[in-house]
Amino acid sequence: MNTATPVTDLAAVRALYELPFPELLFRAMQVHRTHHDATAVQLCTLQSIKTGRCQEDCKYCPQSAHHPDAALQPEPLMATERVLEAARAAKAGGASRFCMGAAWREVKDGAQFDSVLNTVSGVAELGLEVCCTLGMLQEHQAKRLKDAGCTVYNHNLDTSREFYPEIITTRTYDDRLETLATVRRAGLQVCSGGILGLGETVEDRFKLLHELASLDPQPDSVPINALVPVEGTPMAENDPVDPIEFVRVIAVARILMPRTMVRLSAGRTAMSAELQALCFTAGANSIFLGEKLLTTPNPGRHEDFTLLRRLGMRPLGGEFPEDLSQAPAEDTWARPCSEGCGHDHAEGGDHHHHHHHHH
Ligand code: SAM
Ligand code: DTB
Ligand code: SF4
Repeated sequence: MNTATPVTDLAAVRALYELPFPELLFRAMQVHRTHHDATAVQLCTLQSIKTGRCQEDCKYCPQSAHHPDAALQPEPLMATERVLEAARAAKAGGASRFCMGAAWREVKDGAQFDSVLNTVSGVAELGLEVCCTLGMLQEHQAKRLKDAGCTVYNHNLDTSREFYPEIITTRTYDDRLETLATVRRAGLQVCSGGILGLGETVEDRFKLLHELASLDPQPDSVPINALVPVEGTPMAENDPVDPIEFVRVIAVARILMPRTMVRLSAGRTAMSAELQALCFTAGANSIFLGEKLLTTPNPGRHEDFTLLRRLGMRPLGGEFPEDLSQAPAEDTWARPCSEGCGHDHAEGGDHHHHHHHHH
């Protein structure tokens, strides 16, 4: 668990963010090495266990019932055995953490939650770290999750307190903070981060980073998502985040939260190998593995293991999985996509799941 690190003030966050890029990167790299193995990347697999029809109105999210034009197949809560199949596949594929997400506003006691608890126990028994993200929850529910074998709860602050009401109106920033405190009190680890590309200002980003770093204790992990613009949501046409600014956010998060796992989360299909390499260099040390996030595409595992190999990096707490354990021969290394999208594709790879942004 993280020990509390007093964070100075917003001006200090701004000063870090505005450092000359090489200086910022150097500072982040120093902090990273003090607390982590900078060659290891945690691999987490996401599974949406209940998809769509969410009552919340998050403007970025295809799962909100408020955006009926988003092409999405709603799915009721998955049966335990089906989730366990996915978890076994994730483990065989090289993931060490399994994160289950439900498009719920809040957890309600009853048969559905009992089923989730049963699923959590089963996933924990597979030897995977279990993370859940199920919306708001109460203390007795958090305790039951912990007792079932859940180790982490994800609940993002997403953006600054000031900008929040522009993005979500069906709950408040304080609701979010209250759930995070509840999660902590129950003895679960806290995973909380944000999204860039919502139309926020750089000030909003400083404020988000400041809020996250001021949590006491600091979050155990901080996912940094780049908006995946989904047709049918109000953010479908948002401009992509400036890649250099994205790396700056990662670097500042690393410096402010030295012991935290910083996860390079949604949005990687639109990022080049070089940009992802810069993010790892700046202190990101966790990614989602597998070709789907919750409902949107993610690079395939072959692509990611190839990237790790190219960078001389390795999975945290694990080996390269059996089917990818041979060092790739020269000619199977990833090469730039012939479509010129800037992504790498292992030769013969059929994992071309990219959202190409046309402007
Ligand atoms: N319903 C739960 C909640 O909101 O806490 C858990 C699932 S929700 C999908 C988890 C996070 O996914 C959000 O907080 C947001 O940061 C991220 N997310 C959702 N849609 C996204 C998108 N289109 N692009 C990038 N990140 C997204
Ligand atoms: C987080 O910050 N990112 C993950 C996880 N926590 C639950 C979710 C990303 C979702 C991206 C949009 C989708 O696939 O629906
Ligand atoms: Fe629901 Fe979570 Fe999507 Fe918001 S981000 S609409 S709470 S699933």
